[in-house]
Amino acid sequence: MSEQTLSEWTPPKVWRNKASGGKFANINRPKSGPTHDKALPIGKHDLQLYSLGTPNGVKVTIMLEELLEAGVSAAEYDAWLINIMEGNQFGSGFVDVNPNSKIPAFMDRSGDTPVRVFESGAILMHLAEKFDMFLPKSGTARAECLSWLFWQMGSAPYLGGGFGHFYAYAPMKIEYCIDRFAMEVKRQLDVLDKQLAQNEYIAGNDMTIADFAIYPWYGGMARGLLYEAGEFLDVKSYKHLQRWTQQLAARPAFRRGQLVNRYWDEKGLKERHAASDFDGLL
Ligand SMILES: N[C@@H](CCC(=O)N[C@@H](CS)C(=O)NCC(=O)O)C(=O)O
Repeated sequence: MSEQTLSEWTPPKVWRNKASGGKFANINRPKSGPTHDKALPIGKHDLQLYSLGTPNGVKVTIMLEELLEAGVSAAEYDAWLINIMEGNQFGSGFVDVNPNSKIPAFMDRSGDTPVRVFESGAILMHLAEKFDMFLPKSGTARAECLSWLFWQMGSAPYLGGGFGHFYAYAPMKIEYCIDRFAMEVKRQLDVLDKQLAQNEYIAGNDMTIADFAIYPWYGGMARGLLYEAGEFLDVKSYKHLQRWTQQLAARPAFRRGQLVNRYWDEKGLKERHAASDFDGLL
């Protein structure tokens, strides 16, 4: 039974927009589409990323840095900053690339016709198929990798939009919401812990796009970097998740990828246009 007393609120017949408070209240709105005209910059590489150094953004930069680490020079990229707190995701050029107005958004300009890709999972798959790396071609291994990739897409909103929002960003601490989402996130951490007890990487013996997708959210949580909730969720108790997290955290490409578009950190990069941009940072 809840320890908290909440005053009752009866929803009106039809919902109306009003100030709700909370960290993202000033950028939230109930309509899609652009709020202003703004073309996106285009750099010198074929691959153009429009993003921010959040868990969803660094999935893509980790993968691009792993491709470069493996010697795939065609994976060179420009990463432009989209500051979502300033509403850059509602500029007309960005909305043309992602009608959903969320980072990361990506343009592949390597062919005759530029290809837009939005949703981090779709970007990871596009890169994996383009360079034939980090996604098994067929059979059980491919099914396993894609199952975990889509597990992440479906699960992380409970971690971020559910638990993180109510634990760290909502204007008041609501016991019911925090309990509900803490329960779900603990269950997810246990799912990963059990999978990683049997497998070196998320989808088996090889590192895949499932690792790139899952690490920024669940590795970040395991390291206690998200929402200052490490102790609250007792993340140290997930031993196999901890082992995998530390293994990936030590990889140079993971370290580089996590610095990209991290404009608020003096050790981060606002934008990334060349490998030399990391000089002196790691
Ligand atoms: N399912 C999307 C989620 C992307 C997402 O939620 N991006 C957030 C930042 S981490 C965003 O751009 N928020 C801006 C907004 O909601 O206006 C993906 O995986 O690409």
